[in-house]
Amino acid sequence: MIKLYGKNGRSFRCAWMLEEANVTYERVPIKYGTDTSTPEFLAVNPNGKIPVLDDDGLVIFESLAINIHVARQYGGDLWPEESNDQTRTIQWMAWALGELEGPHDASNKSGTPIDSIKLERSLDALRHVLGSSAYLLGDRFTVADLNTAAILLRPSYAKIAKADSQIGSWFNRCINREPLLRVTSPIKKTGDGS
Ligand SMILES: N[C@@H](CCC(=O)N[C@@H](CS)C(=O)NCC(=O)O)C(=O)O
Repeated sequence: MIKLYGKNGRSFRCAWMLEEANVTYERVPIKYGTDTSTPEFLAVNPNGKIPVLDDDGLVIFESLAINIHVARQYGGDLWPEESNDQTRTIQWMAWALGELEGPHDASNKSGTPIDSIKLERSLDALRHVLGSSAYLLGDRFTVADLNTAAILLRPSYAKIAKADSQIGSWFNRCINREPLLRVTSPIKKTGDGS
């Protein structure tokens, strides 16, 4: 049985991925900020953070790695077949973490607003690709779209993404997917997407 450790925060994007792959999994209700520093949890992930995936003894942390694993093993078309497309998938997932989530985290920590010029520059990269294709890798939704849209669901970004004339329709298509609607998301309910 696959176990996903994490009740809140970034574990949401891995729950979305598992729902997309339609696999059976158990969600272990570890809450960051309280349960992540117990000896029991540190024995699972010495890094002391959620999400963590345990796939039949293969224990992985880092949401990007978890979602690549699930997409490759169980995700069918969510992980592209062609090698160059796989590389581009990893590119977009790394980009989303570095260029979108990075500034969000930095602003959260410092208590200062996100640098809107930098954010606009990042969004331009999305606008560029989505100007000529329905999804990041072409005409099909992949784990690259999932991870990027999951980060844009953060309260500081979601309004901007929904209303954007060039990325809005892609974003709305991603977040209205049925597997996402099945996920119990603290982000969707309380705006707690950190
Ligand atoms: N780069 C990691 C970041 C994981 C992370 O920062 N998780 C937070 C919750 S979203 C956490 O568990 N922090 C530990 C704590 O605050 O107790 C990933 O993407 O999985």
